[in-house]
Amino acid sequence: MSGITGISLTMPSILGKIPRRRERPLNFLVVVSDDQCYRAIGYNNRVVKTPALDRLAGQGIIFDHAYVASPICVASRASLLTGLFPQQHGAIALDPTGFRKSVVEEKRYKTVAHLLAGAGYTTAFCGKSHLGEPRDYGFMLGEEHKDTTDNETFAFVAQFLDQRRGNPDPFFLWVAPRQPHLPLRPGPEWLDLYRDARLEVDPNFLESPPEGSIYNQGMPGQRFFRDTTVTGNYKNLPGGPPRTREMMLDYVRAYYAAVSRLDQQVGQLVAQLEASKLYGHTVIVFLSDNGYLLGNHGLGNKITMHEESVRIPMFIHWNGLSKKQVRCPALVSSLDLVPTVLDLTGVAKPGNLSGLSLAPLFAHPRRQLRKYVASECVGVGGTLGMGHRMVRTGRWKYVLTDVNDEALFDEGADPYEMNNVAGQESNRRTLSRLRRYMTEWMDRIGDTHERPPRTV
Ligand SMILES: [Ca+2]
Repeated sequence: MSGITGISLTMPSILGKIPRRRERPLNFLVVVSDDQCYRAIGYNNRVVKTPALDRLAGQGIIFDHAYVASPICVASRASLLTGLFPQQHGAIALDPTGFRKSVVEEKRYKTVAHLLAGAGYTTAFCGKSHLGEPRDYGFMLGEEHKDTTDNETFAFVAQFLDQRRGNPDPFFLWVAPRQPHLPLRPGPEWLDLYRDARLEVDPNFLESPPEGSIYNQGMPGQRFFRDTTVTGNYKNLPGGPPRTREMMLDYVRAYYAAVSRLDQQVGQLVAQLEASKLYGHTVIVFLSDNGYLLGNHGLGNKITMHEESVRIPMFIHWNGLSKKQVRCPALVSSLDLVPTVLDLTGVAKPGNLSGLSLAPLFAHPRRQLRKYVASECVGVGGTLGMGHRMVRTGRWKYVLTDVNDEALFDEGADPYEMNNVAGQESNRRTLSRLRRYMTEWMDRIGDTHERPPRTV
């Protein structure tokens, strides 16, 4: 077990409750939900019923400004596992070929599973991979599950935890449920939870998207409207826009119901951890692979750089981390997962990681780790470079599209991103600064697209 030195000696405060140097390394349970908007969790939205997740989050640290490296499944999952942006690991949109080449075939990059296996961890995977056989990219146990109810995935978890009972060696378990991704099949008892709920669309709801490349979800002018077909126990909705408010609320009801069902499954998992005495020794990380546009700006799906698409629910919990809810406003990236896990295990970090360890925020949750966080979704039309990239500071967001349209949003005054203020004279200096951040980030990751203008 050499190389695992436990918690850094320099972290006081919240972590002070944890022994400074552990004889026994921590276990990790990472739960990656699919297409869960940051507002679709109880602690961010009182309408949404997620008691199990709220309980975990309520004794941990909630990251209120967490952004995915890419708001699309394949690219985001490859980024979560490697700690690299899509244009670095090569899976830029929905095609995993680049990741398979750089990680599986050429072994240029390691996943968190590779890194932890080298330090004595048993690594296991279950649920949605989207990147091929999990054993190909470093996991020792497990498999991909394609059951959209996630019953197979959580059955695997139950069996795995049962086998870990009494075993002092550490594990790293990656649980990737498919809910609340389409098709939504929560069952009538879960839909009933929201029968009398006062649901409402967001202020930026539109029946159809406006013109403009920042709304593209594929080739220019193309949009995905897959969320208009809901199958299973739920009635079919007619395809394509315009979608009325009533149609969208029907969808939202099924979406929240699927989130609640997932919450119950996570609750059962946590109960088993407690019963098997693994709970106090297991770090639980919860996050989603991307957000979801619930009719925001007339869109469904994700892919765009809007908050509903790139911002995710995310928290870290373990028994003893905190007795009360800690809300952290710092800008956080999904790329921070790998360095955080490595920091907490004492495993050396590869030098190429783009993310940062979140461990300093446990002690100082109001600290900022970075000036800006970035996200990209390029290649969704089948061509490298097609799509969007963004940089976001605490107050501002700058979006650059494939046809060099620019958007600047004042997130403080306009959290629903309804006013593009890039052209306003009073924002010239801000626009220049955000363009500089964008250029810096594009240079760092080797973005193939031309850089934004240098001056306003
Ligand atoms: Ca997804």
